[in-house]
Amino acid sequence: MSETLEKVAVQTEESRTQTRRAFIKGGLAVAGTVMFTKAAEAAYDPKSAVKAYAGKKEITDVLTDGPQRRMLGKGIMSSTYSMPSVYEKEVRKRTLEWLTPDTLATISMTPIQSMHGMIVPNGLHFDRFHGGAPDIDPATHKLVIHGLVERPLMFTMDDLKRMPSVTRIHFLECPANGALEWKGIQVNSVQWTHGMMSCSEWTGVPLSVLLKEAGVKPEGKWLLPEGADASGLVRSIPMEIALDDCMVAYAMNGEALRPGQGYPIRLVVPGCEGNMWVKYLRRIKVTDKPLHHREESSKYSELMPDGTIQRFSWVQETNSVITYPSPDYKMSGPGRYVAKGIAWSGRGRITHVDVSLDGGRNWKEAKFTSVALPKAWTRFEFEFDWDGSEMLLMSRATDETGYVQPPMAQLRNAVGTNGVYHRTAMVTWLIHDWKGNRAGEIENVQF
Ligand SMILES: Nc1nc2c(c(=O)[nH]1)N[C@H]1C(S)=C(S)[C@@H](COP(=O)(O)O)O[C@H]1N2
Ligand SMILES: [Mo]
Repeated sequence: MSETLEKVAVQTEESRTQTRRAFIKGGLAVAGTVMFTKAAEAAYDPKSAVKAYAGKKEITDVLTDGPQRRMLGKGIMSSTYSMPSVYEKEVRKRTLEWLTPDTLATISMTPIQSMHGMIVPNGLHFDRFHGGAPDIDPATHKLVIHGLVERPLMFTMDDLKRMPSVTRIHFLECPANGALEWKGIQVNSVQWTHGMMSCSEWTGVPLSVLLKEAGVKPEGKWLLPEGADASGLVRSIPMEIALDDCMVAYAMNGEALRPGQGYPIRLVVPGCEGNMWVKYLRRIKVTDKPLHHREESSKYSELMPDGTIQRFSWVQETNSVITYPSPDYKMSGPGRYVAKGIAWSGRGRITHVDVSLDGGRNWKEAKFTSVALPKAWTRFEFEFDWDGSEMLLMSRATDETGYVQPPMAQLRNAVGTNGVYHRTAMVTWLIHDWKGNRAGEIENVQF
């Protein structure tokens, strides 16, 4: 992680409050006008989000047997691999045409707005290719560990499956996540602002076990993992990270990796940049030094305001986003709502998430609705009453190292707008006034 980002990152509880104050003093302006709701603190009325139909004709209609009750449904084996209901066909990976001059070297995005819980189904995991997804027969695929090792080793898929395994839940995020709107708003969906990310349960062999078998020589300080695809993607990984919690994974969410995710094997580098998670892994070379920047496949580096480059960055910073309500939804009138979102950190566990309804003036702690595992999506919710006036909805995550997700302006001041990686500042959803002509619409705004 770069020094400048480190500065943004490490904030104590105290500086967190200062930041907030400085930020508010800096002023808030959204398209010239800002109105703040005062309704948030209203007493909880459990009925306010629930429509009362009791005694009405609708209830009788619902209780009358429908056609599905009077005929048989589809039997077992009508499909040997179940697909989602046809009514869920809007929930799809998507890509932006202007971002996709070439489908072999670009990115599709996960529909974060439609995801629940901690796990993204395999069919909706985003894909990032540098040379398309190869078709690899696991019967012929091999992994080689060589370089500065006592015993160069070669593993077949059978060999790997005979070895001890580990199963863990981790997010996988391209460090370019958030980059699309870094110079200004240009996308109005959380699928575009945060969809270069998924979270899955990964199963594979701990990398430390494989490296121990090979016997790393004392001079062996770096790993150069390489993919078998056309891109032959290579990244330099320091030995401390490799020996920590990395794995060579063959399964995700209980089944074999999907071809887009590196079938038959990929590197899992928890908490670190997606580009280090080398897919179609065919060899790991142990070396005494990293690749020169010009050799590193995709030159994933931080471009600073003065145009210089920060040599390496690995960890994905603390981040969070409210996925509901968000720009894909519409408010259905004043009343009680539950804001729902995800928080994650490459440095460990999320310890708390705050939500603001007034553009960052006031913050309230959200409650977790999932377990908070290290380097995994953590789910939070926050109940609020909407009085129908304009509202600025935001979330801010803190992790166990004390890192607090920075406001957009603070991060921009620190890293500028040249680069595209590690843009993890808070985002803001503007909920339009219920009486206005954009009643209930939700818009991505920056200030
Ligand atoms: N072999 C290989 N590994 C690769 C890539 C690639 O193109 N080829 N893309 C990298 C990048 S930039 C990212 S963000 C992640 C994306 O993983 P996914 O496609 O499973 O979402 O894989 C990384 N590993
Ligand atoms: Mo990436």
